Formats: sequence, structure tokens, C-alpha cells
Amino acid sequence: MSDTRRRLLHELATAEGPVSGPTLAERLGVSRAAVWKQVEALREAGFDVESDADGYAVRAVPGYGAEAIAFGLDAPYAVEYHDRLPSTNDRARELAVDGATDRVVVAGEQTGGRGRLDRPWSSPSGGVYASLLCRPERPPAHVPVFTLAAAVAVTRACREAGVDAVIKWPNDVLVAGSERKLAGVLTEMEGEADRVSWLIVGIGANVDVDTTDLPETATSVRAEGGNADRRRFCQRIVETFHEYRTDPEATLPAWREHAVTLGRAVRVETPGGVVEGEAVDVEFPGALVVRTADGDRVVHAGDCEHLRPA
Ligand code: BT5
Repeated sequence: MSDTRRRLLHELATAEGPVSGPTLAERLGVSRAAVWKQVEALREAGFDVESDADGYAVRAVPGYGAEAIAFGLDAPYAVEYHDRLPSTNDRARELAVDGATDRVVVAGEQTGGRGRLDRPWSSPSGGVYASLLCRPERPPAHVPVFTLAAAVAVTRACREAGVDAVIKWPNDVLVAGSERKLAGVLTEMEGEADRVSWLIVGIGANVDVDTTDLPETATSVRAEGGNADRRRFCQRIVETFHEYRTDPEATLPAWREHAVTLGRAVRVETPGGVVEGEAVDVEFPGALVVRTADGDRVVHAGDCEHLRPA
């Protein structure tokens, strides 16, 4: 989407009433003809844009797509939308290699969605599949905090949609009181020793999805009785992620507040072996502190299992 289109959407979304063509032209620094052309393009994308003597006003927004997600999005990311992609993370990687930043790639469905360690991610139509591309000025060692930020963002979006969601360390979003998974996060990056070159945070959330299209251990916002508006859900993920991206140190307190792992007996399969004990805290940038019979162990990566019901 062009920058002019994005700024036009912002102007129309934040206006109190109709905005005149000349005002829009001036604010966007383009001709009135260019404004008209962009408005026509929005109509083609499914927007109901009314125009009368007072100017342009949006009366209805299409269901899902780049323009719909960009309309009213309160975070500076350009949206790229595809009805279907193998993987939004792979597409975001292409953009990263081309030098892009501050993008969000969204797909209506994925044919090759990936989880961690190359596990498959079921991605039927109706889910939210979004990869955020950014270039934080941070060392690669800090990257896990952005995964935690994404988990907070998606948990909050689920709660706003009316589903009581919680986070299982490090990145699983579950329905409270069950181990049924609503969403997951796959973070990928490239960097030098002291600085991240690009970071892609991929989020898969079962929003407007029937559980028969998902693995047995999964559930969806719709199945849990929540509001399955994908557009709003996607916008809220991007907005909350951005909030923590710009203030990573604020992530951990938010994560603790939403976490279900702390205080639980856990078994974590790490690349260096199994660690069992009580999860007592999370440390920057996202390590789990496990109290074991041999003292506290700090676990940086792994698959975590909650051993007993809460
Ligand atoms: C994750 O992996 O939870 C990260 C998932 C990230 C997916 C997003 S979608 C947008 C972006 N583009 C991609 O290609 N990926 C990202 P992990 O913790 O490894 O969990 C994977 C496991 O979750 C699988 O082995 C299944 O057991 C289960 N699973 C697969 N699909 C699921 C779904 N839709 N909902 C819930 N659980 C699922």
C-alpha cells in the first residue's frame, strides 16, 4: 500500500466528520486529483466512502484486508495483505532482505504455516496470521523480550474479545483453566554480534475458526464465545506489540500479569536437557527461573509442560 493511501486512511479514520478534498490534498501534500484517485481505490477495496459538499467520510469498512486493517490502526506499520500465503514469516523475510522495516504481513490463510522447530502450524481461513517486521536497536540477546511482547499483545487481544486468555512460557496463549491453545508466536531474526539487523515476530491466532479445522489441543476465540472480528484483533495485536517494542523493559511486568506458568510445577525440555521444578519468575530478556532440588536454574529456551493442574 502506498504511503499516500496509508496517510489518507489515517486522516479519514481520525476525522470527526467529513473532510474536504482540498484539506486532504493539503495534509497529504498531493493534488486533489490524487486524493480522488485514492478514494476511488478505497471504494474498489470495499470501503463505503460518502462524498458530499462537506467532503469525504467513511461509512463502512470492508471485512478484512490491507486497507481495512490500516484504517484506524494506531501504530506506524505499513500493512501488506494476501488472501493466502505459504507463511507470513517467509514473506516478511523477503521484505527484510530487501531492506524494509515497520511492516506487517497478514494472510487470510497459510499453506505452510510454521511453528517453532519447524513444527507445522495449522492455518485455516479465519485465523489471524501476522508477521511484524522491525529493526530494533538492540543486541540479538534481547530478542526474546519481543516474543514475550507479542504473547502479551495477543493475550490482551483475546481478553478484549471476551476470552480469558493466559500465557504459558514462553509464547503459548491458552484459555485460562485449560491447556487449549489459542495462539502462538514464532520469532526469527538476523543480526551481528551486537545488533539486530531485522526481527520478524510471527503471530498465529485462532480467531474466527471452527475447532474441527484445528489440532485437538487447540481452540479458537469463536469457539470460546468471544468476538471473532479479525480486523480489530489484528489491529490490537500490532498496537500492543508496538507499545512494548518501544518500551521493552515494560514487557516483563505485563507478561507476569498474564502468565499462568509462574508458581506452577513445570518440566522444561531444553536443548541442554530436562529441567523440572517450580517456575518462580521470568527474567529479562525472557528466561524462566525454575526452582529445582539443586537450586535455581535459568532456562532460556525450551518446551514447557505444566505438570499439575493449577
Ligand atoms: C508456535 O509454535 O506456537 C508458533 C506458531 C506461530 C505461527 C505464526 S502464523 C504467522 C507466522 N507465519 C508462520 O509460518 N508462523 C507464524 P510451537 O510452540 O512450536 O507450537 C506448534 C504446535 O502447536 C504444533 O506442533 C501443534 O501441536 C500445535 N498447533 C499447530 N497448529 C495450531 C493451531 N492453529 N492452534 C493451536 N495449536 C496448534
